[in-house]
Amino acid sequence: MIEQLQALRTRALARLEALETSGDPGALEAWRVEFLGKKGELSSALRLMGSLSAEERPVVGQVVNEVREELESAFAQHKAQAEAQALRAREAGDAVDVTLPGRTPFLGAEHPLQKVIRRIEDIFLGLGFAIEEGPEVELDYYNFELMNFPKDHPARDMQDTFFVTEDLVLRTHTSPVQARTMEKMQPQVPVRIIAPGKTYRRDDDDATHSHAFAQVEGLVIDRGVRMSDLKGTLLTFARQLYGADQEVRLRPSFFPFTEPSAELDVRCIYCGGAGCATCKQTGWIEILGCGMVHPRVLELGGYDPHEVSGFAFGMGVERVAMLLYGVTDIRQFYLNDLRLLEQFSGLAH
Ligand code: 2NM
Repeated sequence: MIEQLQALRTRALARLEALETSGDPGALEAWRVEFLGKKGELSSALRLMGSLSAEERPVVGQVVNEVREELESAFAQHKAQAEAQALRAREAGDAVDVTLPGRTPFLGAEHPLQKVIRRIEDIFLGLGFAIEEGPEVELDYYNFELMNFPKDHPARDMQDTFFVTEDLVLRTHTSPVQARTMEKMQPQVPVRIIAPGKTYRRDDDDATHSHAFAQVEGLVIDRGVRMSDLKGTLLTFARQLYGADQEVRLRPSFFPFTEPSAELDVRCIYCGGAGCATCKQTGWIEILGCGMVHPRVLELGGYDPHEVSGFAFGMGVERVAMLLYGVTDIRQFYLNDLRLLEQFSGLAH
């Protein structure tokens, strides 16, 4: 009987070794059922114990247990090995080939208007200005009243302004942001802000006009601010935008909220001043309006015009972008035509 058990152990272990190269996961389980299962060979041997004498039984019993433990441990070991091998095989099958060339994802592009707004913002942030924002649906009070637009001013007319109610408008400029900033800050100085944002006017859309357009306005208030501060600030701005040798000039103009008022011209960036169609042979291109803040506007904003003074300016972002990028129709900015937008993606050929 003991010899039979030893033979069983040898046979079982030999079969197990043979399984290893077969690579069949079901074969291992079949082996377990054949040798260790309830109806397996070891159980059959155990059933024969009843026919043994009282002296033989414990001796044979011990051998049965030894063989069972040995086979169980060998089984567990092979099972673990088979699972590890299967995992390695799966990993090898799923492996990423890191030597394949990458696929270039489709990248969106910053819209040219947003690009220009960011450039303008970066220049003024560098000059110590803060960025302020405000509502696009605005009270007449901030849009016109505090900006010194008389009640009968033509810009208030139905022709120029989108009225929401009698005293609520779509802002016609970002000046109400300056008004709100003065209201919030007064009587503190210095005030040094720019107000970028969308504005609305009842214009008929054409190559150079849009009923919805973007503006950046600026406001500085402090003790002793002079026209030379205005000119120096705007010259620095123009040179950062167009190049270090950019020339500028101020030309007298009129706005209700500034006195004196001026337009800032830059030397024509196309012909350098020689005269071309873009500058209408003048050699100069108008880029923004500006002026010294009207004492009445300072007063309405809560500042004492005898104590402080200020300058302000305003520019149309589309116009700046058209000149910078050579876009000849303002409507190009609102069409979302990829043929335009892709030229600003940094990937265009
Ligand atoms: C412009 C031109 C000139 C302007 C004035 C003010 C304020 F708040 F000081 F009154 N904000 N913006 C201003 C001045 C705007 O746009 C062409």
